[in-house]
Amino acid sequence: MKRVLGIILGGGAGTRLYPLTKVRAKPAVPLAGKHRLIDIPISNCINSDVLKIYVLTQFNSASLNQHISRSYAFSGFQQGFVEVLAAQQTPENKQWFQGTADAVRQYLWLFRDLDVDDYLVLSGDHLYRMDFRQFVQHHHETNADITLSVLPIDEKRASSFGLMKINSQGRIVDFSEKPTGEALRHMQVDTTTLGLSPEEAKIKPYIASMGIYVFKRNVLMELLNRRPEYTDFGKEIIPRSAHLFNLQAYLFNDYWEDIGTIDSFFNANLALVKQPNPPFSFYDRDAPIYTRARYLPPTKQLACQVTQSMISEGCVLKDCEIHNSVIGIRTRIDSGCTVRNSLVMGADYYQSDFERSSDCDLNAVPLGIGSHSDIQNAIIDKNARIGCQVKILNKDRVEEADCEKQGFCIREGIVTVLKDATLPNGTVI
Ligand code: ADQ
Ligand code: ADP
Repeated sequence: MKRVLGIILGGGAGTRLYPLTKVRAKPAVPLAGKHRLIDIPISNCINSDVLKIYVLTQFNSASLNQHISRSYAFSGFQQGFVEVLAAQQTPENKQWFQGTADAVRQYLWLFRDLDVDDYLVLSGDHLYRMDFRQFVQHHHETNADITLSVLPIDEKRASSFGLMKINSQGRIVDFSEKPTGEALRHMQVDTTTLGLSPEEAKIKPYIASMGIYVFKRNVLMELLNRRPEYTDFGKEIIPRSAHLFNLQAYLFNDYWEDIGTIDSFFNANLALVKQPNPPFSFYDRDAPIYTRARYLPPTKQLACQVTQSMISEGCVLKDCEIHNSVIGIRTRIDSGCTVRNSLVMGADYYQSDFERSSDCDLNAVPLGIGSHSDIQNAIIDKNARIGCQVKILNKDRVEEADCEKQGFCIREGIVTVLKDATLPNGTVI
């Protein structure tokens, strides 16, 4: 694995995760209370002995650089690194990344200089745990030029993916990016050949690309250099390579979720608290998910009723109820609050008057959630200040709303309170 370079596609404009990407790059979006999205692919790389890692991002954000430089430092003996490469203007190139393949192309001059055999191209917005050693081994055993990690998928979700047909040797013979209508039906296959039972194959009659690739060094160089008009892996590079190169499918039949939209991101976070068997768990001694060690004190709970929830470190939770929720680092929740089915991201810093007795009569709303507030089905981004007796219930079931001036947005029915926003006492959403 020393001869594999990890390249993580950290995100384009980040519109689908907006407003979480309003003030930060997508890889820096907080996940599961104390992690960030980028911790997933980086941890998978480290646990698979891929220690040379670049993260390509359209926006250079202070929080991403800080997070990566403080979290991932290798010892001098390991020859490893994790570095962020942001789109930049150069005399030759005046534009931002035009797509996933273009992002890699713009830094090819850097990747070329590294003495590696294969490039492992990963996405920054997936939740999964994968041993890339097996993936790369499969790539070598089949003498593939490009190997795609794939999984069987149902009809409902199929048209959001790149779909393929494979022959009996696992070679990809046809690839279609996000087909619909007749083109979608054309991509239906018998997935029992992948080892699915006839019942499972009936439910999942498509083979989807996970957007995770291993490229042979020369093949990636050739494709990107000779075809400057190809700007995207899924739209151009992969479909047009199927007839020219040996493209192989590597079956990954485990939990994997694209969490690049507000709805999927929210549901994947809440799924972590499911009992008894959450679909994804951060508890795995052999393949931990790393993040920054922050040395926070344990959480204090005064008189709380908590069910099916994850509470991160450094919180102070008074006399409140928390159900089916993920509570992030340094969160402060005051007396009489209810938080249900929600993701509260926490705060980047403590306030000095942290453990005051009551804050309802203060002029400025403090960090955290003020007393007697009721929060349901919401995402509360970092450093939000929610006053007393605030109700976030979305009673009218509004699907989409842009109320950024008031400090929140509604996306796919989920209320998202913006980072650093203030909701005054008595606000009702
Ligand atoms: P999508 O996820 O829709 O489909 P895309 O939007 O190109 O593809 O994103 C792939 C990854 O690259 C994401 O992590 C994204 O954030 C990142 N990315 C996008 N534009 C970028 C840019 N300009 N610079 C840096 N990073 C960028 C892809 C494949 C499908 C496959 C699905 C699986 O194209 O074939 O089925 O992934 O989710
Ligand atoms: P995390 O613990 O989520 O990784 P950090 O502790 O790195 O977050 O802080 C995130 C950001 O918050 C940093 O840019 C940091 O400078 C900023 N920050 C820290 N303390 C304060 C403060 N008192 N006021 C405003 N921003 C702060």
